[in-house]
Amino acid sequence: AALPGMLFPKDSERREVKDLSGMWDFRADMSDNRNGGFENMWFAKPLWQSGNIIPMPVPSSYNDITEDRKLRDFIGWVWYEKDVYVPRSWEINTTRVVLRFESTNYNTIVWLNGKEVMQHSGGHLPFEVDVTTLLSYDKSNRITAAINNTLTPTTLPPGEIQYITGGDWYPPGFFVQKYTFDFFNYAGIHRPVKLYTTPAVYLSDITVTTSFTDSFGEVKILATVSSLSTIAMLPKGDITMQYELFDKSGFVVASSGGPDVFEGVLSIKNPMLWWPIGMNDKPAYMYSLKVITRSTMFNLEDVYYLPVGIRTVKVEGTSLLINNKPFYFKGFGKHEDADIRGKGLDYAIIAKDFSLLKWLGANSFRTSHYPYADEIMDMADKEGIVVIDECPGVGIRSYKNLGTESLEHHRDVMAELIRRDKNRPAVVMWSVANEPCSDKPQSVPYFKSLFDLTRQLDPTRPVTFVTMFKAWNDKVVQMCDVIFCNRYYAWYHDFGQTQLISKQLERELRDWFNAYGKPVVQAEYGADTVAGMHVEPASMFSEEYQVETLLQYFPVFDKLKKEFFIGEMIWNFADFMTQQGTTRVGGNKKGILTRQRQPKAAAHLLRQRYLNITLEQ
Ligand code: GCB
Repeated sequence: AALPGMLFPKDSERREVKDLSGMWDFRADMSDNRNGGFENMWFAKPLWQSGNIIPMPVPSSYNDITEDRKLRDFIGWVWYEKDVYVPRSWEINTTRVVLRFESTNYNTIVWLNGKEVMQHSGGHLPFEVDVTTLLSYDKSNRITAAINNTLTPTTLPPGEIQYITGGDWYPPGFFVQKYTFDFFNYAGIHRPVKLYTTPAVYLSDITVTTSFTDSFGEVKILATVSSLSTIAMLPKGDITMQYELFDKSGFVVASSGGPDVFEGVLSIKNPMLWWPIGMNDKPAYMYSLKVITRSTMFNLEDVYYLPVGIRTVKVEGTSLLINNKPFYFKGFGKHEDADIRGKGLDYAIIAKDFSLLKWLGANSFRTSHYPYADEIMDMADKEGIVVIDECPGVGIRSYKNLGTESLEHHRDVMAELIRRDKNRPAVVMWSVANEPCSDKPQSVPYFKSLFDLTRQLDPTRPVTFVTMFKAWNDKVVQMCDVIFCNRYYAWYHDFGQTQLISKQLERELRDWFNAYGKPVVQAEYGADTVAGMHVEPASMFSEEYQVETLLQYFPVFDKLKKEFFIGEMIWNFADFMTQQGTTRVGGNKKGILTRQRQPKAAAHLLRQRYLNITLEQ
């Protein structure tokens, strides 16, 4: 079912946002049973009174902030705390105040002034609660958050705590966190925490869909208005809606509205379309939609500004059409990952990554393997970078992860993702999972339920998942609108034999198309490469080997592009951290850039290629 709305907090003439980023007090619960914080009610008094605290930046993962191995590898509850004042001007009873966490990893409980106010399960997506009547307006407020990074068979992504016993070899109670996805399970408050206001009668959701004909663009709007529970039922006709669409120069190009008009239709003569970068001289054109709601009874007005890009997406035959023109992915698999801050939001990294995407001639990425920050998605919308929006369905490797509880949670997460990103022009497709056990019979009903839900919640976008199986043993690809496959020829098998790549690749891509007759994307391919390691003739892990690998893939891509092949998304944009193991030297090194975002030899090669592939204008 559709979830109640949750618009991204933004300033407007009727709204105010207070960003609580900065240093918070922090303490990991290192007690033996990992439960000391609850037993001693750390939420009931200032955190420093219960033991040693350290300063912890928000947003950031906590893992790489200190030199303490116990904290880097910690499993269990960590506690964050911040004291905040809110202005007296927020106290009036026609103002609603909301406390919002943009993302924490993984399970979270939040207290305000010692009282529990909300819980949320899952990283990478926002959650919020109305705190209007719980805030103190005349003294400081204590926000406490307990966050647990433990992954279980029913979390998304799943994992398992393994207790290891063995005579004298392990201490009693020894356990490790197992997970089968290939990135470090960073934890903490990864994105900003905010307090924000709305009027007591407020816009709680806006859904926009767009289309166009030869000379007219159409923006359809569905708005939801809600009110504080302390406010009486609003009589019919009390609410007046107003929709105004502004162009970039600030001129109103269309408007509509009226009493109880919650569905608006705006028609724009000769619209500027939202085009991906490289498909138009003025890519990524965005209008600004101003939505105003007025309650006559309470004499209240709310205003929200939503950027709107007019564009269409559809899969037709062997093409993905954006604005009726075939699109070809010159893209990347990425991660939210960087030195020191881990998965913490960082504006400098975001700007650098988009600068690099443009320098590399790329036009797209997949949010492998979880939803990225709103600030990243905003950039994609603004720069015309097309996004495959993936939910955290990664590491679903066992039938144990396909039970009813897992499915219910996965459905909730998909609904949260669609609610958050549904209005983004850059998002052209949903990905419900990466490399699940789609060869198992249990995966069929599980994924059918997810695909159905996704299409029901958003009938406007194609849906996919990314497979690691083959055309003859995958049971879920039949549900996809476009086929996304991952393969590492001459890397995970046939070590050193790059000369085999072209042949095996062409065979496999043709298999996919012949079996399903749908367009195919190479969603991942590549080779681990230690920057600065040079070996000629090429051998694994050298820069030469990565270059040689790419050179084997390209001719096949070019050949099949004329038939059914619609995109290449190399793994990975940059090196990234993983758990420790014998196949990873300080993380996954398949980046064509280092973790510090400097190019390896392959980056220059790929850049020449991407810059030379032109799309129909
Ligand atoms: C994959 C996974 C990705 C890994 C990659 C690798 O298929 O989807 O998360 O990082 O392979 O490098 O092994």
